[in-house]
Amino acid sequence: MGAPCRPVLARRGRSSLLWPPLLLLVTVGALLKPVRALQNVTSQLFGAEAFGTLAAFGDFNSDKQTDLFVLRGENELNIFLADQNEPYFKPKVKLLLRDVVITSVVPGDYDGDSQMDALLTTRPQEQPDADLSIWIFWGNNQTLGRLYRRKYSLSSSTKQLRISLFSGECERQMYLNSV
Ligand SMILES: [Ca+2]
Ligand SMILES: [Ca+2]
Repeated sequence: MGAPCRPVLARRGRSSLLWPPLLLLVTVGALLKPVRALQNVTSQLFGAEAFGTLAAFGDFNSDKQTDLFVLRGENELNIFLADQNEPYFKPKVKLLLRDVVITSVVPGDYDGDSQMDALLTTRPQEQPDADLSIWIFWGNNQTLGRLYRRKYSLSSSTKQLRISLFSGECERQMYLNSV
């Protein structure tokens, strides 16, 4: 007669007892080294240009890479175009407005020419209750071109504002909602 077979269930049961401590060790090890999981990549992304306030995202130059619209100070807009090499975002377009505070940036194609434009709302410096002005800088893929500007009363009591834009022979209606 041969040796009695060991019950398979018993072997499985013994080896399975090793897993909880192993899992615990792996989990504790991962928790003890959180620094290795996070990295500061600011310099890789922006190099020496890492300052300002991120205002909006959009693919400004239509290369399928998301670009960044960054405000510096009260009246300067920079568009950081995505790049394949470090730093991965480079300021390529700079817009400096005089005597105003930029209150919002809304990228979009407002004249339907497939080029992303930049709509800004501004108010005069040191006049927080003044009416807002709306600026649209028409995009030319890598630059911002001619300007469309009008002054509107866009106060907190204004729920919706209709803007008519003329591009060639076409008239476009745009609606802005105040929040
Ligand atoms: Ca892009
Ligand atoms: Ca456009």
